[in-house]
Amino acid sequence: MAVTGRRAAVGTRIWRNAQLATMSPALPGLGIVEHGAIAAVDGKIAFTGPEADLPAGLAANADMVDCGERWITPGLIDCHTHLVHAGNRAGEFEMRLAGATYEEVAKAGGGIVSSVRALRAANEDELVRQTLPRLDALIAEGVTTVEVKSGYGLDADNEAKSLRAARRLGQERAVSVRTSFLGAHALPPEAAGDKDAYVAKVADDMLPAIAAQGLADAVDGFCEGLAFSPEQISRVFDKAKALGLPVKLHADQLSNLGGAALAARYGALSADHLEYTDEHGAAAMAKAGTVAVILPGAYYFIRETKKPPIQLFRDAGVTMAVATDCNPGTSPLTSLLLTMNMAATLFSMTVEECLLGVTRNAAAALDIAGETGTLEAGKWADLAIWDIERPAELVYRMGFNPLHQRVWRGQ
Ligand code: DI6
Ligand code: FE
Repeated sequence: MAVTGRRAAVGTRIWRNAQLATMSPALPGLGIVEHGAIAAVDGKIAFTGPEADLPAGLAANADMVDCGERWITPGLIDCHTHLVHAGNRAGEFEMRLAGATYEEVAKAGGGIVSSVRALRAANEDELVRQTLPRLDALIAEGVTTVEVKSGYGLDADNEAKSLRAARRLGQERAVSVRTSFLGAHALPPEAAGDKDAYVAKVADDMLPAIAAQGLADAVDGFCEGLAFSPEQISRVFDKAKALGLPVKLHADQLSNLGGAALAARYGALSADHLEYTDEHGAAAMAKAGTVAVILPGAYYFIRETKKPPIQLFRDAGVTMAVATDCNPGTSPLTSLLLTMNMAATLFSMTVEECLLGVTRNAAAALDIAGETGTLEAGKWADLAIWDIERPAELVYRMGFNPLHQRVWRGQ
């Protein structure tokens, strides 16, 4: 359950005279309902469907909103971000423009570790202050739920500080926040290259403390040559499972270490990046119901050349989500709308796949499909109301925001 300090709306509100893209799995495609209406009671959807079918009892005493035939989608969900971080890495950006690869920058002591130094130097209030403008950019485009990872603290206190800052975002703004512990993101400077010793600290000290404080909704890891091996990730995931926490994984981003299949073996909520995933990994994900989270921002920004195997995922029946991966090193991206355009333009994902990827399928990647991600009765009234003539405009444009109004839990 997302932890937030804000309350849902009270009473009955009806949005009428609208075109609905419900994303309901009970309907084909985007689940479109023409001349539709949505009724919410105390912030939860009580009715979605043709306005003509609206129960009379709901309309009585309701606060009516005429949407002027605008389109309504579910509120958008950014299911993979490193939104809480300190400072920026524009200097490395210049290094890379001069020809250094992401891995060379990392080996030169730059990369994630430089963000670790910045995060450790910032207190919790400062982290929230630096993060809110990035969150506001997402909210301005209709995002109602955001996932936020730790991963720049890399010791018990700083990882907990990061996740407390993430939780506070849901107190400061009308938004739902899901958190993921990513202690297995990189090796901290003090580890002196001993990955096994650090992984043992992540699994045996940091993760139990984070879990005991209820700071994480899931546990994530970075399975990559420059990060952690499948065996080291398994050490962390075994502990997550023992603590009853679901897992997700940065997998097969720069090479094929079998990360997708590893994630599937643990019944992971999602495996993310996946540029180098093969048919074995795709089949394993489909069987396990692990969502593929596609992150075009990182692919674009580090000028990767290997595209994720979208057709393989389609053929295998893997559910696909799309997210910004907002982080200071490989994806300083705070536009989910632009992210959808990248997923379509760079990876040939369809409009339907992109829009489902930032709503219904993103909710599945966060294990909140019962709460939000579609316009269906029983879920939160998280809505985005758009000044568009057709849903494709949300994927087609680059750098334009047609949001008319955002509604979070009926507010
Ligand atoms: N893969 C990435 O692209 C980011 N983390 C990860 O596991 C990079 C994060 C950073 O460079 O700060
Ligand atoms: Fe990431």
